[in-house]
Amino acid sequence: MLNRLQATRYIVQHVTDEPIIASLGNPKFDLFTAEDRPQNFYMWNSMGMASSMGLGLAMVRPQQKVIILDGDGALLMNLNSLPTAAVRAPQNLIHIIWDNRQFELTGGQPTHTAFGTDLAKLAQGSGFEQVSTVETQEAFELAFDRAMQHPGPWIIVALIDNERAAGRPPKSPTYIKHRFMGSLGVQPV
Ligand SMILES: Cc1ncc(C[n+]2csc(CCOP(=O)(O)OP(=O)(O)O)c2C)c(N)n1
Repeated sequence: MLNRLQATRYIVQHVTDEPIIASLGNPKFDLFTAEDRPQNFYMWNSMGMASSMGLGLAMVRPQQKVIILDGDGALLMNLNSLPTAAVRAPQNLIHIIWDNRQFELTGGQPTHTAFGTDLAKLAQGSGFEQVSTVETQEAFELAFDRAMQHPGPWIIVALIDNERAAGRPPKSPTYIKHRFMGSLGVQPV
């Protein structure tokens, strides 16, 4: 089965200055562990908000790919972001959902996907045309490369194992926000 840290390492090795918005908990721990970079936005505590933040960013910066690293539990908590993104349909959006079928960070409680909810089908039903489900590193790399090279929006549902990374990004949201905005050439307010 696919490993989130290994897949995240592939992502950071194949971007230049594209912003990456990582959902709270494990997606951001793995991103920080793979490579800390100013273009990484580490979401602290705001469960489900990575998808909405990434959509907004993709809409205002159409010249550059914007990558969202989400969790199944987090996306399920802000499910309206799927149809909203599908209707807005920014071609530069790449939304990756790490589906481990549980709220791993808070003790492994099962999410809806453990009982059959299919996030790829939800994305298709929302209006996304380019949706793939991957469960190997090779399939993930192919899907990610295609998403980076061609217009989207793209949804990649990655079925992953439950390994956790040890790295922890800085805890100051202000620091993260200012560094991130600086990397985009925007003056922090
Ligand atoms: C509104 C809200 N409810 C609950 C939490 C506690 N919480 C933090 S991470 C997490 C689990 C996230 O699950 P998922 O996105 O699937 O990622 P995983 O931990 O499985 O990698 C929960 C429930 C929170 N931060 N905010």
